Order: sequence, then C-alpha cells, then structure tokens
Amino acid sequence: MSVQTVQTTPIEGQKPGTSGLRKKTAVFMESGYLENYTQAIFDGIGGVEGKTLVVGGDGRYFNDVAIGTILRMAAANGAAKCIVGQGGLLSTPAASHLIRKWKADGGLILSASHNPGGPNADFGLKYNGPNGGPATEGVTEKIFARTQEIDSYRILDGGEVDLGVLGESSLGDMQIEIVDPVADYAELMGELFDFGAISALFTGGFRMCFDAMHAVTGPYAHEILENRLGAPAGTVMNGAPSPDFGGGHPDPNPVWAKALMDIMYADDAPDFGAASDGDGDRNMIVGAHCYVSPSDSLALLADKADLAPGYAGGLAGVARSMPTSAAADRVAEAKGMASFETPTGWKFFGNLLDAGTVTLCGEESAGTGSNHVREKDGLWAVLLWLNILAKTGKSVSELMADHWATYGRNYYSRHDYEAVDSGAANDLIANLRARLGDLAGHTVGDLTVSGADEFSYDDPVDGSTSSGQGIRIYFEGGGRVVFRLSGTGTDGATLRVYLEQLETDAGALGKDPQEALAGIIAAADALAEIKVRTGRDGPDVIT
Ligand code: VG1
Ligand code: CO
Repeated sequence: MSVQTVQTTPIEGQKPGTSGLRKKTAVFMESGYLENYTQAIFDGIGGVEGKTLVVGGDGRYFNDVAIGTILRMAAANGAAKCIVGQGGLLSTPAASHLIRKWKADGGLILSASHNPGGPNADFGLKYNGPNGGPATEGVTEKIFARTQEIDSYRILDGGEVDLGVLGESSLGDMQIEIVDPVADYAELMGELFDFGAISALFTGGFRMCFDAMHAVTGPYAHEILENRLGAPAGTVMNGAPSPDFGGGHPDPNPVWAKALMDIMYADDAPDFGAASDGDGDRNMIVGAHCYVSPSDSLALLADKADLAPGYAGGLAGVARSMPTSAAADRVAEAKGMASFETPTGWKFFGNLLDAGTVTLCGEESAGTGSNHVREKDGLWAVLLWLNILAKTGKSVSELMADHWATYGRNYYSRHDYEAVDSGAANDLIANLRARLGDLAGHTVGDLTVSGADEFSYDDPVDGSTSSGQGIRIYFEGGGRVVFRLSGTGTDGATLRVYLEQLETDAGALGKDPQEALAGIIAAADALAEIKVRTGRDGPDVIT
C-alpha cells in the first residue's frame, strides 16, 4: 500500500448547508467527488496528521463504500486513528458522544438525515468538531473555501477494512478501532434517566410503539427499550436499518410517519408512540390520540426535565431556533431561566452548551437535545418523555392539557413548498425583504402587522454574526409567520413557512392547529404571494 496523490480541480456547489453537504447519491458516487470533498474537509480543519477521528453513518446506500474511501484518505493524510461504528453505523448523537468520550479531534458522519436514501435519492457528509458538535460557521467557511481552490487529494492505493469485525486493526500506519455503535450511548442514557422507573412502567403494562423508520435508531431502540428497559419485543417497529429506508422517507412527522400515526389514533392505541429519523437525531412524540408538536415537546421537557436524574439540579437555560414557537420561552420566563433564540441548525447551540449557558435546546423540526452531547438526539428525547410519564403517572394528553392551562398554547404549524423553482423562491424572499420597513400597520384580513424584520444572530459566545436567517412578520395579538429557504434540500428550493399564534383563553386550547392558524395562513399567502410565485395551490408537507 502506498500513498497516491491524485490531481483534482475545484467543484462548484460543494457548499455545506444547514448540516453538512447533501447531494444526490449519484453525485457523491461520481469519480473523485467524495474524495475531493473529504480532502477539502481535511484541509479546511488544518489537516488530520496525528489526529483521531470518529467515523460512521446512518447505513444508507453507499455508506460502507464511502467509509472505505474516507478511511484510506485519513490514513494517507497521516491520521493516527479512526474509531468506526461496527457495520459503518453510528447515529449522529452516538457519534457526537464518541467524539467527546474518547476526546477525538472530530468526526465524519455520513448521512443525509431525514432525506430518503438509495441510488436515486440522497447522500450526505458532515464534519463534527472536537466538542462533538456540527462544524461551526467559521470551520464551515474554511472547508468551503478549500473546495474552491483544491488541486489534489491523497489516498492509499489499496487496503480494505472489514467493518463487521469488532476490535483493533491497522490501515497503512493508521490504527482502526471498530466499536459497538450502541454500547457507549446506551450507557450514557442509563446515567441520565431513571431506568428503574421506566422499567416499572413497562412491567405495569404501559404500551409503546417506536417507529425506527428502517433507519439507524433501530439497533439503539431494540437494545435500550426492549433489552434494557424491558419493553415487550415488537415495541420497536421497522428496526432494521436498510440502505433505502424501506423505500420510505425517514422523517419523523405525521406525514412521513403515517403508519405510526394510524396506530396512535386507532381505538386501541398504545399509551405512547415515537419515531426517529435517518440518522437518529430527530424525534416525534405522540400519545394516544395526541400528537405533540416539537415546539410544545421542547417546552414540556424544559418544564419537567428535573424529574430525570441527569437534570435533577434544574436547567441553566433553554435555547430554541428562531422559527421554533415561543412556548419554551414562556416556561423559561416562569422559571426564571435564561432563554436564547438562534438561527436554524444545531451548530448554533454548540457554543451556548459549551459555555454552560443552556442545558436544553430544540428546534421545531423535531430536534431536541441537551448538554449530554452536541447534537440533537432522538432517543434521548423519547427517554426523557418516558421518564416524565413514569414519574408523573399522567398520560401524554393529560400532560399537554396541564401544560397549556398553565402557560397558554402556542398553536404552531410549518408549511413546506418543496422543489420550487429556485429563482421564484429567491424572488419571494427578496420581495419580502424589500418591503420589511413598510409592513408595520398593514392589515391583512382581521390581522394587523405589528412589525417585521430579517433575523440576524450575534453569537454571545464567539461574537460572530449570522445574517439572513429568515424573514419574520409579527401580528398584533401574538401571531407570527416566518419565511425561510431550506439549506438541506437537493431539488430546487424548499420554502418553509412557519406559522404561530398564541392562545391564552382557557376555552380555546383544544382547537385543530390548522383551524386556529387559518387567519395567519391566509395572511402569509397575501403578504408573500406564495401561491402566485410558486405556482402551487398549497404546501406539499404540513407538519
Ligand atoms: C432542516 C431543519 C433544521 C435542522 C436541519 C438538519 O434544515 O429545518 O431545523 O437543523 O434540517 O436536521 P433546513 O435548512 O432544511 O430547514 V437533520 O436531522 O436533517 O441533520
Ligand atoms: Co437527522
């Protein structure tokens, strides 16, 4: 085996988005493409000579082949060691934990998260830093800059690693350690949660259904829920990771996890349902006949996290992404905790978590997490819910009703317009941006605009500024709409419209969100001309 230096040239469009670089699988499989981008990451982080990296992915099509390439490149670039999940599998939160636990210099996670997988679908690669979290804005910029000037990459001209065999081996001068992807993570969960109380819940006949959506959390859920907590076999459905996620869309929301929703809304529904996404960092929570919006889930967890041993001392603070509803802010205010509003994407929480300013973070897109790792964590959220259910003895719907009665209800929904013409989507945003100063006082239907701006974030820890993070329009009476373009799609543009209305009238807390938001939905279309500009009658996905 010897090190080959292969000539390459900059490739356009290798700009990492909200979390890493996502492209069609066929693009990643083009000759030299993955190699080119991997070298740009290595160069962008100042080289990997002597470093230890964690490597693993969500098991989607091309995962194993890509890991082989990355390992040969890490060895050729002088890395000291790679810690790799057995079978090439690591959920995103488990990878984050391994980086932290073994004090690695960083990690490469192969996933396009909730995007479908397979030869005709999506692939992705993200770099996480030594704190276990997504590359910061600064590092992402350096990686991108490198893609613009790269002229060669280094790779071993041979060398196979058997990803199936646990233990140590070597590749060239680099050490390889294949580890059980689940064990360390499961141990961490056992430290944070009251496994005794949760086991007793299951022994008492509590029924749960966890949909792993044919993605990476299957092995984690089988081990933790069924083997360690004693939930009956069959609690976990779709628990074997498959290269194309069983042909599905591993996005845990009522649309893509419809099979679970049907179970949870049937006459004999189990007590608790949950689902996770492709790489295991998202969660959906649903009780019997009771879907919990991710924004509400964050608020409830912030309110009751101290029922779990890992959070018994209370929370330092809570952070949410800007488009996430203000429900968590209301809890923070009532409890005297600090609260923060960050741009979309988990990378912005990392600094706050590292600084100890916040303990819990969450996003409206079904991501919730804490300072135990530096990623959002699907199963962690499910276990915290189970811990709370066990300690309160209440059902999901009782907990939510109590929560709304105490704090009011932030009715919430997100409408996505997918694969929209990029020009039309950019124009829609540009048009709103140009009118921001004129919108206040404007009436649409029964609503009056109270203010409008474009979100820009000054990081309180590192002082960096991230601008252009979403257009916000506020209405008198506690309503809000946010417009943003997705940074994770691979087809044209995806327009996300985030809708929210605060309700504090005790008699009006049980409405259907689409009904409660009808006025805001109509105002959003009138103000942004969504239908006309996108040529669509309505959203593709409503969550
Ligand atoms: C989406 C979500 C965002 C999330 C990101 C990565 O980004 O809206 O909240 O952090 O996906 O999640 P965007 O730019 O498409 O809106 V994951 O589970 O796909 O790593
Ligand atoms: Co994900």
